[in-house]
Amino acid sequence: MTNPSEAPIHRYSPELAGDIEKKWQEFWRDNGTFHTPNPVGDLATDQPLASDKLFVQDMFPFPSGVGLHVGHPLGYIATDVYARYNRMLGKNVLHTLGYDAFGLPAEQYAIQTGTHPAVKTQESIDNMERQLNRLGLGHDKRRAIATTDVEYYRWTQWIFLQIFNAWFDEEIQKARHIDELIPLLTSGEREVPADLAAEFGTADFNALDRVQQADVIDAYRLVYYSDSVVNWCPGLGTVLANEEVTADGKSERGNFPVFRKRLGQWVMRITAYSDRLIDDLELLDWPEKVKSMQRNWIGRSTGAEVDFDCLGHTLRVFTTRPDTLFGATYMVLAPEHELVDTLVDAGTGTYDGVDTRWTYGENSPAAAVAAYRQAIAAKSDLERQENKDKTGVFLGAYATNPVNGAKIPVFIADYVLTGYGTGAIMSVPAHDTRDYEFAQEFGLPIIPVLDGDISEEAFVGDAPHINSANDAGLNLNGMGKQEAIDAAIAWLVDNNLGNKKIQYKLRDWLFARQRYWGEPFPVVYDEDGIPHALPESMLPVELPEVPDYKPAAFDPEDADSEPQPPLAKATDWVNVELDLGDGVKKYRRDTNVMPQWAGSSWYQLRYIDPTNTDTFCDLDNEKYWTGPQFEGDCGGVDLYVGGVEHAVLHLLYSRFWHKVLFDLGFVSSCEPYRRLFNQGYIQAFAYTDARGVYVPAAEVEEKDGKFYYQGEEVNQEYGKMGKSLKNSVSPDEICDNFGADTLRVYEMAMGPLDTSRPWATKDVVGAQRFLQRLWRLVVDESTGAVVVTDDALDDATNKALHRTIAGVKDDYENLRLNTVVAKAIEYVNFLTKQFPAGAPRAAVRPLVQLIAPVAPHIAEELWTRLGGTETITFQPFPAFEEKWLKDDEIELPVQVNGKVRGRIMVAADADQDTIVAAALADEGVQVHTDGKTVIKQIVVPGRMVNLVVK
Ligand code: ANZ
Repeated sequence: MTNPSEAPIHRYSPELAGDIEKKWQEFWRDNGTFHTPNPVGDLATDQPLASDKLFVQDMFPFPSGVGLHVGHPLGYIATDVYARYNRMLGKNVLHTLGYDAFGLPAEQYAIQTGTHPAVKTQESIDNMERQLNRLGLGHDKRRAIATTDVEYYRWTQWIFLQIFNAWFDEEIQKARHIDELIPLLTSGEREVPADLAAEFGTADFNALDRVQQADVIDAYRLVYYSDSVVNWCPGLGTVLANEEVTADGKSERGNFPVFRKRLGQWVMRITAYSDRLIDDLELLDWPEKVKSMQRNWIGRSTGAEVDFDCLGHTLRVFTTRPDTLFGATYMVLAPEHELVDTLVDAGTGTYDGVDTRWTYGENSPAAAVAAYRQAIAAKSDLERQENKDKTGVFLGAYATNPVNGAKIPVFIADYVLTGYGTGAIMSVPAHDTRDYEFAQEFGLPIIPVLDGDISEEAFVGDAPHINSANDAGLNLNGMGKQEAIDAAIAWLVDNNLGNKKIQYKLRDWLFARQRYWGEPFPVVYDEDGIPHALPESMLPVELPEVPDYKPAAFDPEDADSEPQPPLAKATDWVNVELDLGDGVKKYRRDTNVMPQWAGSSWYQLRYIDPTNTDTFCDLDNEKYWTGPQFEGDCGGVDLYVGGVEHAVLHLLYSRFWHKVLFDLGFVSSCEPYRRLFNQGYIQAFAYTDARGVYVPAAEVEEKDGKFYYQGEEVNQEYGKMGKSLKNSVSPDEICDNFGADTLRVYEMAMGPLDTSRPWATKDVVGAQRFLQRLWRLVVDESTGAVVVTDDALDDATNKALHRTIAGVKDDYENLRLNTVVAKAIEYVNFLTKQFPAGAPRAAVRPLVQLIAPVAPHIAEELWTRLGGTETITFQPFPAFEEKWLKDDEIELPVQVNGKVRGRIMVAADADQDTIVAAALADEGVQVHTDGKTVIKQIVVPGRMVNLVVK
């Protein structure tokens, strides 16, 4: 190693890289280089807009207090590279980055440290901004909103109001304004919901009083207030969405117990969109994996509901296999099913003469049911479904199988869930695995109705039906699955015993949290407790200051505690007098806040029009940036990059909101994100001590293949970079020691963008050396002089150059950023070797251009030194000439009847006919073919030609 003091002063050292980076970041900032014009509004300019545009977006970061590690910017660098490349193609590119700044973590962190969440949030944002600014990301800062900005969340509240004032018209599968519902209710074209009709004693909307009519309208809204069973987490003091509860019934955040509790809550009717959310996946350029996760989450199953009679009561089941009805040998209800107690009362009341396996150790069905319910109370749905050991209790009652009149026993068992289908099933042990296990355990009959082997396990495949005919006109024997399902449903419908039914796993979206750090609801309650949406003129509803914003948390085990949102403490804010159109009255504000998902469900639209004070996003701007591009296109952001962990919730919620806005005519695109790309993770070694506790990876030393922390030997592991594994590397450190361009090159070169890759700080030097070689192609390290020559390019250099351009271009288009770097390295090495005394300018200038998206600072600097007078940002991407891409000629041996008779030279990519013609024209070959007929020509590409003659 050379002594640093002796290093040439114009070497591309970390210090020099740092100076160059600072200089160009200031240049970009001062010149508004990345300010992207809009068609209309504040951000419009007099310049004509490029006809082609690109909207690239990163998933919203949460401003965390601990700052970034080198894993976070992987996606941000990739989108920046892609955006910069597209600017060089002449596109108008929108790229910015905001902050998803509301939410539990900020609030909890603030509570622990004693500062207001807003203060802490701003500090975290500032720190992340500082870190990100060093990376040279080409963001339009004017568009960088935070969800906590009042001017942002006023529009989040506004969107809430639009959804509140909308209903879903099932007939046209579309949301409509609530005003359009009233005439349809009055005319009877839309019905009063059955439960309300029963409550009011009439299904005639016109016969209802005003309050009742309001109830009917509320029941149609896309946001509704529901007294429902929710996940109450006393330890966090808040209600959680199903998605925020782990499989073993704990809160995802904090790992506190979660209890089921009845509570009045705002709920969004996302289920109305189930079909469209599934069907429109076809329109999206998304990873297949993410699409299938969404499909599974929505969980559409097609089947039938079938009614079984049990002692005069109707037991309705949902089944995907109504064709197997003849094999239903018992029934199972969820232990929570509302008819359980009734059936126990109506049944035998005793277990005399019953198989003792059916009794759960108790001598009466009522006692057995009570004991069983107690035993399973603490189990989560997942545990209940996955448990192989089947348990259950006989109710002492028998139902009638509607297809053959068989008396079949009715059980409760925990493998039947209360929240799905009707909470009751017909059990077909021969063809359903769980039913098979249960029937084995309880000694119940197993009757095959499909012609398959059931000696070891249930037969779940497709086979002709057997044992499936009755005297009442139903005969499925011999039919395959779908034919039999259709025939069974037709018969059930004819006999008034059932219906076709489509069932979804998706549930409506619980949309309220008992927290402080979120968007307040634009809703007030009158003195009767009836909710009223505020008019748009009263927005924004700003978060009030509270004396103490801590939530009232409770003993984590206290299931009977009641949520007490922190906003309830702002009594002056809560109690208001307002005129909502019928005179000044007293109201109480809603003290819940929206969930964190709210702000991230529409931010792409605000990026488009961040400063608009008249509307959330002007339709003309939306059309330009995300409108459909061709017939049948759904529109949306052109490229959205982020982690696969957002495959379901965030992406489902934003699709739902976007579709509502689309239906109501506020946007022209029917999907928010046309193309999605999931980047991999950066992983790193982590180290645990003898107790299994992680120790700071940065302080571990290696000696002879072993690892030591503070003298103690530690164990090496490997995992996702982050706080918990104590293996974070900060981008600041890499910028200081190498420069941002080196960091960018290294991260892009590590591997394909969609795969996870191991971080190794010691390998970063490889990226640095590449940039140093690139530097030396332009700059003399000792004198600082520009070293390129004005020589013309020889063929070899032309070939290398044009191939590099063509390859790199294709790689950029397809986000293969690692091979972009690989090809650039290869070309730099070629030039370095070929031209030790200085490479031609015409070979170097395009190189600087094509690497500019990845290493923009050094590229700007070299571009200037090569005589460029304007930023390289908008320089056209170099073009390649097709003729240099052709491979050389190759030599092929030509055999005649198995013997080599000549050799021909052909272009490497020559087609079959050309090769054969060349072979036949060869003099040596002609000696052996003259006067004969060629009966067969065999060309083995790249290897040889064989002619068979007679
Ligand atoms: C009879 C049958 C026969 C079934 C057969 C399957 C195979 P998916 O696809 O998930 O919708 N089921 C219905 N409701 C249930 C509940 N609340 N808890 C547990 N299981 C329930 O599954 C639908 C199938 O799961 C239904 O079809 C029912 O079992 C069961 F050869 O009915 B099947």
